[in-house]
Amino acid sequence: MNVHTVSTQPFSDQKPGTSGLRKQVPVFQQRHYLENFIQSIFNSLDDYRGKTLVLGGDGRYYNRTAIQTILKMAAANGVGRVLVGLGGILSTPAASCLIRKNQAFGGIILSASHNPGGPKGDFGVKFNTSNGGPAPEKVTSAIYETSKTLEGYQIIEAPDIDLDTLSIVQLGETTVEVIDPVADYADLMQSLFDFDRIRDFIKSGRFRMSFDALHAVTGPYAKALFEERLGAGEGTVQNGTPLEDFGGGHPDPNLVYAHDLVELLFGDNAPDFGAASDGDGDRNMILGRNFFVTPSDSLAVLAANATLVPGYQDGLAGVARSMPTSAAVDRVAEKLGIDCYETPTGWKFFGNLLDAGKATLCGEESFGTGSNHVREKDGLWAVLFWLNILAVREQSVEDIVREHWKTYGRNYYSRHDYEAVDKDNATTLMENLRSKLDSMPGQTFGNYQVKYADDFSYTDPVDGSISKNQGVRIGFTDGSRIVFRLSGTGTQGATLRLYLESYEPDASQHQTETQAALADFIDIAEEVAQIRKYTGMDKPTVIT
Ligand code: VG1
Ligand code: CO
Repeated sequence: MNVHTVSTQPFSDQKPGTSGLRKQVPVFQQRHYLENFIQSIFNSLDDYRGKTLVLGGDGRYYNRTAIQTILKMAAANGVGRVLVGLGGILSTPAASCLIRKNQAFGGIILSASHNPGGPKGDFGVKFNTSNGGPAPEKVTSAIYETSKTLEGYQIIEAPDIDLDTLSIVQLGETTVEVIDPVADYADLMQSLFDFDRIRDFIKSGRFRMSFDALHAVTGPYAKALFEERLGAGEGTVQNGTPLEDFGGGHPDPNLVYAHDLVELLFGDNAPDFGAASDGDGDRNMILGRNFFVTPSDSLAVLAANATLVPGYQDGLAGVARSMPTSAAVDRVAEKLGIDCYETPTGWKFFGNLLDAGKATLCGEESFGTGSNHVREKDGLWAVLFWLNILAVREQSVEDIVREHWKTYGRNYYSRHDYEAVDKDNATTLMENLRSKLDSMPGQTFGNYQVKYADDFSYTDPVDGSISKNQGVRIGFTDGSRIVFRLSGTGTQGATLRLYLESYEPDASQHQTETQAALADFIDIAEEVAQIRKYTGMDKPTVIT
């Protein structure tokens, strides 16, 4: 085998963020940039030689190039077997499923998720560990430390592998299997949900649905599941072919970027149900006819209805949500008598809870929901969960959510994003806020009194690890909250996220438009943080 050791200079900026290393494509195209990061992954692991690695990505620009490089580096570094998705495609949840099913030591997923793609867009590399989940902080820190002093990487000289034919080939001493990216994942879905019942419901003529894959990775998965296995018919999946630049769009399933689907669901003759996924297939947006389900409410509704679904019919061990996610699911947990965990933003924090059997369902306000079936959030899983509930209850999405509010009260919720803000200004805004925290409790703003103000810190209940500075929270005595944090996935300047939540138990007050219901808190946020001044913006870039 022709192994080369290539000498290299370390890069100083290979610190993984909320979800892997994300940079603009030209950064990854720098000589040795990708190779250095991949070698840093191998160097920071022990005990992977001779074992299996799962490899694939969301199909964005640079995916194929990166896969060929990683295959040759895997061979040079002594990986036993690599399972790579046909065409280089693997959704994030499908990769998680494959890691677990094949007892792989880990997976490398090439994606910048919801960030735009193309030669001037973003690219990303995530490393998942043997439980199928995103590497926890101790692993990503080790990778980063390694990258800072790396002097060389190993690669073999070999022709490129044909990624477009299902095959098993040798690359040096490493076996490379080009596998069907969909089959195992679709089988797992079929084992959790009542496909017969959903199929009957879809075929009954009483229900119409539309799914928008936004030209990202879920197209082939959604076609196999909805159109083929569930009989929803051709055309149910829109924009179902993964494109390197996502057709110029932003593969982020929210009211702004999934506008075609939103128009359809809010237009004349709208279908009963609409859903969309992001670049790498781990996010979901759920719409009913003329109705948007916030991700926080979606998590709460899934938890409250879990026993209607075969895979969860025995109930839930517990639930978990990221700190900025609304407390809607907390109320369900309370009623069910199960634990509810509050973690920092990022799926990696759910891994220990899922592995330890403390939580069954998890969710984030950023359109991410999942369960212990894999160790990633899972967009199509959430859509199937909703379909199963709808098929059993035979009510509209809106009726189900309104009934939920009636039972549990409504958590009005919104996130305001200020994108591409000057980094120093964003840091100053956060520092100013932090400096005010100690004096805030007891202070009043209009009708609201501050109950607590802190910078969220999390102690993992399983391994005791501590994660500090996870977001500034200001909580009021009536249960409402304002949260500020800076994004860890953006690639241009800084993104400020402002999360707003207020709780309304009275069902007669559940008809208010969300931004109007939160208006007082939007004003308080401006008063305490001077957002306009520091961002130079009059209004958020994106409101979800
Ligand atoms: C965002 C979301 C977070 C999510 C992360 C990765 O992170 O807020 O909830 O886990 O993206 O999602 P941040 O640091 O930008 O707020 V994905 O679909 O990009 O893997
Ligand atoms: Co994603």
